[in-house]
Amino acid sequence: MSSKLENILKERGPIKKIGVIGMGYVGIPAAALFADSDMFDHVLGFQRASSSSGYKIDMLNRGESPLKGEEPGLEDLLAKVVRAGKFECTSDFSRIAELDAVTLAIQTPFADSKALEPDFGALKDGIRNVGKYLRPGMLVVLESTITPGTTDGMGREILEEESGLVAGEDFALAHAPERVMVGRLLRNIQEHDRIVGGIDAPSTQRSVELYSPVLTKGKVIPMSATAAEVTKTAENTFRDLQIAAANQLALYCEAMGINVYDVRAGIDSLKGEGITRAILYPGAGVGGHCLTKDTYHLERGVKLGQEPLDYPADAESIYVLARRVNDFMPVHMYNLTEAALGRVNRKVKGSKIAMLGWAFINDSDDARNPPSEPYRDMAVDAGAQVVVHDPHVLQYPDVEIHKDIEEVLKGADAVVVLTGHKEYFGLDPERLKALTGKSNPVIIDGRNVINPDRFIDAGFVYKGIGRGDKNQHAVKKAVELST
Ligand code: SAJ
Repeated sequence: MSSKLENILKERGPIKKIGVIGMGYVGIPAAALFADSDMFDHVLGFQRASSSSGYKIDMLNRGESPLKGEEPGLEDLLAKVVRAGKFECTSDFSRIAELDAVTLAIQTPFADSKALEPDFGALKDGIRNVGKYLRPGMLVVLESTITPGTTDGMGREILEEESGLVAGEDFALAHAPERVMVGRLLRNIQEHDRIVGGIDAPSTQRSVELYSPVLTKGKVIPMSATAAEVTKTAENTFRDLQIAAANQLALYCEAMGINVYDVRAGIDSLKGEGITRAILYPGAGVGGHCLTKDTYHLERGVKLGQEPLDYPADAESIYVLARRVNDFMPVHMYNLTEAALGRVNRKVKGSKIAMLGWAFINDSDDARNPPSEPYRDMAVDAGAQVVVHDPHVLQYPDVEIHKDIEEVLKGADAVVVLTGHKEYFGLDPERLKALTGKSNPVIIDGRNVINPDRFIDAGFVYKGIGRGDKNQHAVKKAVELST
């Protein structure tokens, strides 16, 4: 016997009009792909006309992408769907009433990760806006990464409160977490399998209908809403844990005087049946909007779980410990800088530090929670003159981002690589040294972008994450350069 919701959905017919709330790294490519599908007639992108991001509305309606970094195919696709009249961006949320399905891709940071207190303010506003204009037979999908239990909990409550309708009876409700990475947004949506979790079977089925048309290589994986929430938070938590394991190994290799990349290659060589060795890369830290908080969503979810957790009484969650190890890496970068300057009798105080890289990830303008920030704060607090270069990031609150790398390197006592942008793989030791005007400038490699021997030969004091084999090298005293 089909449920009330199944009948309402059948009556409404196939999904034709879609809304995407949140015109950011997740919402914009998702909206463009929905609009490009022949299965759907029209897509509305919803963006608040706020002073900080209202400019996106006009840009998008001109078919331009407000996302700065390299996003292959996005600009062309946006221009195409706007020209075809299939995509439009608006700040008029009352138009939600004309839709068959609406997705929400809104940031879900933590207000206080220690207290596991998320800041769901923006998400609640978005859900409340949907609730105000919700009609029977509509599908609502939360794409943001959220604490397990949120869709069928807070999400359902707000929607029912605002609309007077009942989830699972009058409207469908699901969670379909985004799995995108900057620099390959469109491809990730099309090629990654899509986790789809409804609060009930009709909601899951309706979500399968929504996402299947935009998948090329990926397939839809249906499950319950809470299982989908755990899948997403856990996959990022596991990645963070794997990175922490690589970072801890790098710290160990430094202490033991060996090269972590030799060890990594060795570990990675164990292949064969049932053996997957996904050892990730150590580095200057873990940033971004995802790995830095999803562990806390998972931790909060288990705290809100219906059964008590059976876990070693005095043991800290290994997931939270992993967060602490990864948050320590910018501190370690600072410690390496201080130690290297000490090798040429310099203090951080009064030194000029040239930071290369502000973005949290290579070859992108994405500067959300960059590991560079805690590093810079420590150096500035210690009295250093800190200058930041990044080829992609345009601006950042209270930090001047320079584009002229030579200007940044001029007179530097220390050069510190924090982001693995491809521009930094070609750094030339002689040119760099000339720009610093120092006989023994310091270079700290947080992303394994340089060949230590070339820099050591040129007279640099080198230190690198995981390079215990080089970090205590003999400093080559060079003839003082006449500046
Ligand atoms: N990082 C390392 N070592 C590594 C990999 C990354 O230090 O081996 C650092 C990066 O430099 C960066 C941070 O970790 O600062 C995060 O990098 P990332 O490659 O995980 O990039 P995100 O956070 O944009 O993407 C992750 C991805 N999650 C997984 O692969 C499980 C992506 O698939 C998700 O869509 C994304 O989070 C998200 O939006 O949740």
